[in-house]
Amino acid sequence: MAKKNQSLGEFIIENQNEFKYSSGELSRLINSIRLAAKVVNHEVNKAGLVDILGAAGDLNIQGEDQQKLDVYANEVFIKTLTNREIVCGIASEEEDDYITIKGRNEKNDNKYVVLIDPLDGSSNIDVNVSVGTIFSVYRRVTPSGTPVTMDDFLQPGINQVAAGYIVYGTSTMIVYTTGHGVNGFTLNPAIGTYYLSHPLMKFPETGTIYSVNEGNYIHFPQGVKDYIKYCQKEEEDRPYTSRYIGSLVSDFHRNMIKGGIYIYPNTSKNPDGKLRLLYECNPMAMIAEQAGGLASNGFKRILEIQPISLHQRVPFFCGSKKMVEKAEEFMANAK
Ligand code: AHM
Ligand code: MG
Repeated sequence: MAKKNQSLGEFIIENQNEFKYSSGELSRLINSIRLAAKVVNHEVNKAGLVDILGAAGDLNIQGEDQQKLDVYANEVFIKTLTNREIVCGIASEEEDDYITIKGRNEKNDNKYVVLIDPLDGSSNIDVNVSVGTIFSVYRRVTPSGTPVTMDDFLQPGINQVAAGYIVYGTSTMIVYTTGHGVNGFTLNPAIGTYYLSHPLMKFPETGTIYSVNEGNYIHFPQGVKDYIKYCQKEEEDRPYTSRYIGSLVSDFHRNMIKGGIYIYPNTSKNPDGKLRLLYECNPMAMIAEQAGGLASNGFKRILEIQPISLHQRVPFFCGSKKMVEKAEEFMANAK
């Protein structure tokens, strides 16, 4: 049972039996993420103070400028998970290829792979706007004792055994699920402990917030244009409020608490959308569904999409159930 004010450490131990393959391994994995998140949080918090800002000069595989803190966060999460020998493989939005981890005595016998976006929304750091980390955990599908292969990473989101995010906001929070609801823990920075502050989080069934980069309106598919016009119409509880931070974790987090929909559609510029199926959409989709919300590519459930490549992008419609259903209706009618 989730008890408010319980520390994350206590919560992990108390709830590890809920997990059907319980072996303590997943708990240790979540623990490692908790630890790495503290280290990254410390660095993100002093981003305005130290000379760590600015592009590192490298471009990541998507051809975008990589900020120094992206590189840092990527290293911290990979090192923490590697050194603790908990996972058999990691794929990161910041790495071109997946990383194989042989584990204890080079036996390749760890069960889980982690997919991670170490610092999402990092273009917001320079302007002191919240950023986040998104993670996703799967059981490997290839036999234990052999090195991981691409098949272990290219699993549909429905196979996720855990997913979560960290929001480095006005306070730092870890929100995660192992398939038994979504719980949110807030960091008390004075003592470095996360406490359960948001037990069993739920998306309101409907809401009045829509989050989309309307600057791209002209490039949106007709269904999204029609849905936006619907949101703006003076009728019933509309017009809705438009709120867009440009940091997926923060936009999602607000919408989960207040009720809303986040949309990053395909556009004429980005025909597959912008967000990555494996590092961003699948974990957020699992959390959304666990919290009673929905996640779709406009036509079908995100979690059922069979991935074909590590850095695959996908249109993303996510949030309160009724709002996502309504947006899907507009997409279907505009087809
Ligand atoms: P990133 O992984 O390069 O940080 O990009 C993902 C981010 C999301 O957090 C955010 O919702 C979106 O990109 C914003 O994109 P845009 O500036 O095109 O609206
Ligand atoms: Mg990202």
